[in-house]
Amino acid sequence: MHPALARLRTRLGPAGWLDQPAAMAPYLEESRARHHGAALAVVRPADTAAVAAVLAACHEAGVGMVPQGGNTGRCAGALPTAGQLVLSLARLDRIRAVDALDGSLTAEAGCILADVQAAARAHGRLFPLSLGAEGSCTIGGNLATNAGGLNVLRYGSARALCLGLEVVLADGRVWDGLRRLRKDNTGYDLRDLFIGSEGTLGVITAAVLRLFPLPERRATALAALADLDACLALLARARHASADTLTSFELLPRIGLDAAVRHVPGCRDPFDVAHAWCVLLELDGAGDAPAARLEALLADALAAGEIVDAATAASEAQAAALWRLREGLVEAQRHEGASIKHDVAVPVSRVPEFIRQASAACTALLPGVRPYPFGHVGDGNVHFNLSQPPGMAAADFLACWGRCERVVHDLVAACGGSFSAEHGVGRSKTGEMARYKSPLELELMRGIKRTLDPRGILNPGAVLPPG
Ligand code: FAD
Ligand code: 2HG
Ligand code: ZN
Repeated sequence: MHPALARLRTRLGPAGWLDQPAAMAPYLEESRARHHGAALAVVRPADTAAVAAVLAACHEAGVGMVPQGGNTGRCAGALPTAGQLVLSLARLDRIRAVDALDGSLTAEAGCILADVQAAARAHGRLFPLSLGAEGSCTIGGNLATNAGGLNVLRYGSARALCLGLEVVLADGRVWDGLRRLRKDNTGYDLRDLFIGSEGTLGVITAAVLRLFPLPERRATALAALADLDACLALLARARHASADTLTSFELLPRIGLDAAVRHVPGCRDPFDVAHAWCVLLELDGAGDAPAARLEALLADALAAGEIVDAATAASEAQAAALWRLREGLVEAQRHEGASIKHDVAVPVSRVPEFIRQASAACTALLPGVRPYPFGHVGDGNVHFNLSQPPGMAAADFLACWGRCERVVHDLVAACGGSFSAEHGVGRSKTGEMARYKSPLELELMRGIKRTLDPRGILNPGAVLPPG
């Protein structure tokens, strides 16, 4: 072992340096168990100074290092290969400060997202980032992937919710950018460079997050669309009629509703008729406004023929049951055989056309394949998933991943879209970077990478394609 790493092992002690296979195992597998990694060791520093020591040692030894938060990412971005270190941020889990007047909360990178939400709530404030993995993903991982989720329509994705960062650089120096300012036009935006860089430019150790007034009320409904195209008119109506207090606009297809009801306890379709497409809408605000606005806009949408039915939640429990359907359809897809997943963005106005074209193209390629498109269509973000065709072996289906991806991503590109809306690039989409990013964009990105990570030790193999 390089002497710098041997010194690091001594400094971190047994709680901070794991190298036994059983202890390392949970850090070497992606949540969907689709990808497996290997590592020299997993290091678990307890504070920023110890993270700096890890990076200084890796820099000196020329050893690659892969940051890891909750390991819930979808693109194998936190998976190491043999000879590298996994840098787990899990022990950096303190909320350092909450300032209700400034509307800011300073959290260390390993804080679990749900704990950050709870800390804000305890001070009468909202931290609006919300996603299915919130019970296990971390703020550092959310910022490193610029996570989106369920409330982006109103509050933006992780980037929009961050005021400042503390980052350990490749050579172990610490950049203290923990500012609480809403405005700061002093040169290049270093904070925004690190956000979304998936651990390839620096390691986030803490962040100042933006808080919002805690909404007094929420109003939630599941609306059955007249047809897929009607989601556009409904979205425009809902945004306008809610004075832009629409927080969520999630598409749920029949196949997903059926799967959720079949496989996930507690999921129930509120309608007697099997509607082809539903939308889960939520508004927030004060007093009776959200409920009144929701009721009025649904009545108008019904009269206009955009929707054919609606189930409005009359209590928090009923709202939770509707959200359970939305979260349940993700979990349920695993029970429907193997899945091929695409996390794409297209201009909102092209969502229905894209779903139709991609479904037709994939069915032509793989007869019997079951398109499973759902998600944050209010942001133009479709999880265009596919489920295994009946009668086809899982391995044969998964062997078609590349061909399906090509068809889907080429359609996305033709719509002016993105092959990764919110999950990032990681290691599984670097080939797509090579195909869809322009040579100039790649050249600029590589230049930034070289400047911040001259020895190439920060999450090697993630984000940028080789070359
Ligand atoms: P990890 O998986 O540990 O890491 C992700 C990437 O960030 C890796 O490249 C890693 O190296 C890097 N990284 C982690 N921590 C740091 C750090 N401190 N500094 C620098 N780099 C770091 N995503 C959405 O955007 N929207 C959703 O709606 C959504 N829903 C999900 C639902 C489920 C059930 C699951 C399992 C995942 C979902 N995701 C969603 C994926 C999402 O990206 C992750 O859940 C989350 O943002 C990643 O956080 P993490 O702590 O698990 O990061
Ligand atoms: C969601 O929106 C997540 O639920 C996960 O981004 C999507 O697993 C998926 O396909
Ligand atoms: Zn999503």
